[in-house]
Amino acid sequence: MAPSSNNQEQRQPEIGAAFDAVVVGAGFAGLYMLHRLRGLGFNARVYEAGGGVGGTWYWNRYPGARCDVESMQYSFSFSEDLDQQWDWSEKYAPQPEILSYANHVADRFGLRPHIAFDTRVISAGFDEAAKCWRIETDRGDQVSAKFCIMAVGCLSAANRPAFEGIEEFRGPIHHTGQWPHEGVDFTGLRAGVIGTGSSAIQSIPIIAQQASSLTVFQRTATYSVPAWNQKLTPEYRQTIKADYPALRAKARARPTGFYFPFNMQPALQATPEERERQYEEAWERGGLPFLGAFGDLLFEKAANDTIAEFARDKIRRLVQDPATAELLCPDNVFGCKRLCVDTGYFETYNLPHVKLVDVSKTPIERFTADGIEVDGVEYPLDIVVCATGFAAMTGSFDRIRITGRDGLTLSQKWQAGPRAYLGVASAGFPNLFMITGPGSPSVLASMIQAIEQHVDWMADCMAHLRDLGAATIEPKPQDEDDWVEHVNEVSKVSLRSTCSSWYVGANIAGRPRVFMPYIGGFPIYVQKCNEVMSNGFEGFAIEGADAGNQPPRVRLTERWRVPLDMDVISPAAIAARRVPVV
Ligand code: N01
Repeated sequence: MAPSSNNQEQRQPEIGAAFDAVVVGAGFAGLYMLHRLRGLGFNARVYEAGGGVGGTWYWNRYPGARCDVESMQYSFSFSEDLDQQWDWSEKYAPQPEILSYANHVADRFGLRPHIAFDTRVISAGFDEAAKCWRIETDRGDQVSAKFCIMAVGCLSAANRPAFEGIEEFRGPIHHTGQWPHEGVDFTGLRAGVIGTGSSAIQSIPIIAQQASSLTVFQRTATYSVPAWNQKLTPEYRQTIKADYPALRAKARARPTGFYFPFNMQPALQATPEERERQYEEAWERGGLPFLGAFGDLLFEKAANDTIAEFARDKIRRLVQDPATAELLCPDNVFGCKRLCVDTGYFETYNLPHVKLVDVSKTPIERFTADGIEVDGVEYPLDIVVCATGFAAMTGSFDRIRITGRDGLTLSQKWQAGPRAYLGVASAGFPNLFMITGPGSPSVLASMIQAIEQHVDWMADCMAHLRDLGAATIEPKPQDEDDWVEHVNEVSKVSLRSTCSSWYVGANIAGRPRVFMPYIGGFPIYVQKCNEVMSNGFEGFAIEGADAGNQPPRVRLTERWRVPLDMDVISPAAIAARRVPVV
């Protein structure tokens, strides 16, 4: 279905409008939040900086962009009709198809009229006297809302390193996360790509097909597993659709929020031959589930060494030039940084016009008018792609001046790292919710499931407050501190906390080094959220109602009663269980 026109060029600023809720962002999180708010009869407005819905999938239009969770699971699960009626064409859907899906959802559920596009929220301040949020946009809107919901995305604030001389470069420079809508034709051009994370790994093979030469500037070598992407047959789709709810339920019960077969046996208990066989089979299945080959891979360095060596061996076989192959072999913990999933990435370096430049020891010195200089050598370029990632988890909050009680801004409060109770709200910022905020599974779970769980919890919470006649809800500082401490403690049981990844903010110099997502696994987190709700929003202060922290009259959104066979939420229990989070 073609999206209805947004047709908002002539929109006049809204001055003085009062909403029950303002949602910032119209990606998957903002869309579903709006749908729930409207279903509950709340008067809601969404502001979206982009010219359309889709968030990540609106902005990241670089060649090769596609999801790395299988499409049949990388989609909303709240509507059985939607599940049945939408057909994904490939195992991993390409960006245009995911964007079409987001547009379909916006139209199907009548969301578009409630979204103001091309409008960036620049500030949100809590008015303590009126107990509401006052929100301003770059289009001159000045509105108020009882609830302000940040649906701003975990990987949305592009990291554009301030390379010396960058303004002297004569050609275009594109960031993968802010890709031109009209596309970029690399035909006949000498292209440079900075970075070798997921965005680079997806785009490099395609850019190489067009460009006359391609130079890749690599700071850290990256592990990548083949996607083995393929067209989905009608028969396959039908098999899934025949019992879609069962698949969704199985997915929700998994630490990652998506379903794939994994092996709980420790790698260190297998013989070298068994390990090799298991890795080979997992490699042949491909994708993120490769990390589920054994149960201890993210917990025991010695176990991790075995999968890391297997992956390095693959690189050495795939890349013909031994020196290039060695440069492409990562020496860090396998899966410590987000694992990449590729189609022909390593093989691309066998092409005669593709060159790899190591910038790990001698960083990019400067841009010149005609290229990039490293270690005194100038690499001539016509066009540069910055696949340099994002100020993850907190960067999208930093772009908005968010002011809570006593004039404290969220950026000030989070100077030494984000602090949020359950990753949904932060003390001192009443009635402000954060969908997939730091301290929740978010990027360590299938994002759309993580979004749905948060949105449902928040919607149930707002309905409860309305029932109570309560004015505000916000975390109690002690409960928030305990949760932040717990998130930290749990992260230490995983090898994931040991490397310089964007999970810990280490991809950008000067950011605090804190493990930001919750690594304890999706079901255990969901159970904690359920308990907090059943206990009358335990850990939150509710003001303006006599009822206080009473069990809610609203019923918890039923599908989040996730079966769980672990009832102790502690780092030790999580370590013992070896939750395989990919
Ligand atoms: O960003 P990244 P991304 N000089 O941060 C390098 C999701 N995603 O956009 O590793 C030179 O991973 C940086 O080097 P280093 C997914 O969760 C999913 O690729 O910091 N290099 C790194 O190589 C993913 O993890 C998909 O040393 C510099 C690269 O730039 C996340 O988004 C697709 C540099 C950045 O890699 C982010 O991925 C795409 C500098 N000054 C993204 N600064 C799917 O498949 C940075 N780098 C669904």
